[in-house]
Amino acid sequence: SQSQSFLGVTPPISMNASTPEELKRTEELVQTLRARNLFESEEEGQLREVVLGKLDKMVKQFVYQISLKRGLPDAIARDAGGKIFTFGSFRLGVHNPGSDIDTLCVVPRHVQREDFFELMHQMLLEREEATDITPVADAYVPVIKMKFSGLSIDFVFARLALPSVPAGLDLADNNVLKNLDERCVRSLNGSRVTDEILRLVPNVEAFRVALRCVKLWAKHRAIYSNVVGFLGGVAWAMLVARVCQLYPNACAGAVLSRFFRIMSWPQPVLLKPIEDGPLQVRVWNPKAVMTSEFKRAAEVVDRVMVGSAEWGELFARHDFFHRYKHYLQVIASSDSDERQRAWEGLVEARLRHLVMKLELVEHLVLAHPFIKGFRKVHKCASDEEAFSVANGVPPPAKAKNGDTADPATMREVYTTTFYIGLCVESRPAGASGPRKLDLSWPTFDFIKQIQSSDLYDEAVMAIVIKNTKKSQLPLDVFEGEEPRSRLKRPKSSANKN
Ligand code: 3AT
Ligand code: MN
Ligand code: MN
Repeated sequence: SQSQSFLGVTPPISMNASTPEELKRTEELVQTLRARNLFESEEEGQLREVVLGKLDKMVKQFVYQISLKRGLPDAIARDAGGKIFTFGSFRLGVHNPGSDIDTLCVVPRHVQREDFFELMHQMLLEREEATDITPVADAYVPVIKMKFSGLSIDFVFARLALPSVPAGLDLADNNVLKNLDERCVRSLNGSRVTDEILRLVPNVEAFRVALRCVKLWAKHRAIYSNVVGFLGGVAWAMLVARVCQLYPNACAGAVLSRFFRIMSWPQPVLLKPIEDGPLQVRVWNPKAVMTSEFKRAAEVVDRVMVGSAEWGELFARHDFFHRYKHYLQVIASSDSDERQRAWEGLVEARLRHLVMKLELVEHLVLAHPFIKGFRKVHKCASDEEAFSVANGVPPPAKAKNGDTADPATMREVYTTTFYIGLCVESRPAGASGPRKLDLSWPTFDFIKQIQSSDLYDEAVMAIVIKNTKKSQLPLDVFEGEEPRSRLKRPKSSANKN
């Protein structure tokens, strides 16, 4: 019935209000987040509003221009409207200083996607506030990425099947999705989902603080990612929202202690029973890694709630690059910044295929991908040097006396390195010699698959997979770690001189 008095698919577990103790812990949590600079300044907040106002005006201008171009009379062209919506972390109210503004441009039916990538692109080029304008027209969700007054913007586009887009248009109405291009539906959905989450949460303020905390925790524990099979921003928001529904009167601290406990259950959130597939295949199962993180977090938050631990302990940095003896390095390289963005994106999006293939390898217990790649630009003086860096080998030491490189042959090589931690079965008692892993098939197969993409250009791009020992990891993966843990590194790869 429409008259149910709770939000969500079941009634709440508890209607209890928070205890003074829980309120105190929540207060401490907000302080901790503040001390970590997670909230933007008032000036930055105002700048975001100004920028959104300007973009909205530009969208209306853009629709007007195109309407005239399509031969509509001036009065109708003026009424054609056009409007922006926001989604992502900014819309949810959980963005950090420097977060982008995910912005959706909504236009009436006579304005085409091509117009957005032509006229709107052109209009942006003419604005002095807009810099680093990068249209990505052929993406899954086509987007113009840019900075506007220094703020990062992801500008996406949706064309509705309506003659005009009035100021009061509501995207929640399911009718807006009718007769739309797939890409428009995907672009609209970002906004519709975030709005719906906010509507379904009983106490938005508690939700926001709890979600900020969960996002920070997931990032520090290296389980926050859209790409490699963990959870991204939207998924985390939905899970936190569900727990908020179950405890509608709980403050953020109380929501969090329930959240981590519920998520540690064997099957925390199911929409339907899990089916047995027709084939007995193993799949990359981030659940193993996630479950242990939820358990750890639940245990820490239990102690925080009784005052015997600080919130900071929850956000302790992951130990991914200390945890395994062996790591695979997947190195994507190319010759320009622009090309590298597309090339690394392709490799990143396919990485879990490699992980799935690896998990079929005999004696390999776990292949655990890291959540992001590491980008580097190398200035190379020769083909040999360029070849070295593309293969993950440090280039030979430079000549000592000044810069003897010939500027004519100098060039840049861009590399992005992804890591997969490998956990190998221990040898049976009494056996000797190292376990031999044969990774040649999965790595060969993955490289072949990547190279079959239209994007691949043999002349300027390369992909290499290398097996690396923990002791040989480059220093950039330890960035942001306490110097103390870096001291554990062997001498050979510690800072030179
Ligand atoms: P930040 O504060 O910006 O880091 P966020 O949650 O806003 O956090 P994004 O800006 O990356 O994160 O993403 C906002 C939304 O854009 C989330 C999702 O609806 C959509 N989105 C992001 N990445 C992808 C992707 N690879 N494919 C499809 N949609 C995506
Ligand atoms: Mn965002
Ligand atoms: Mn974004």
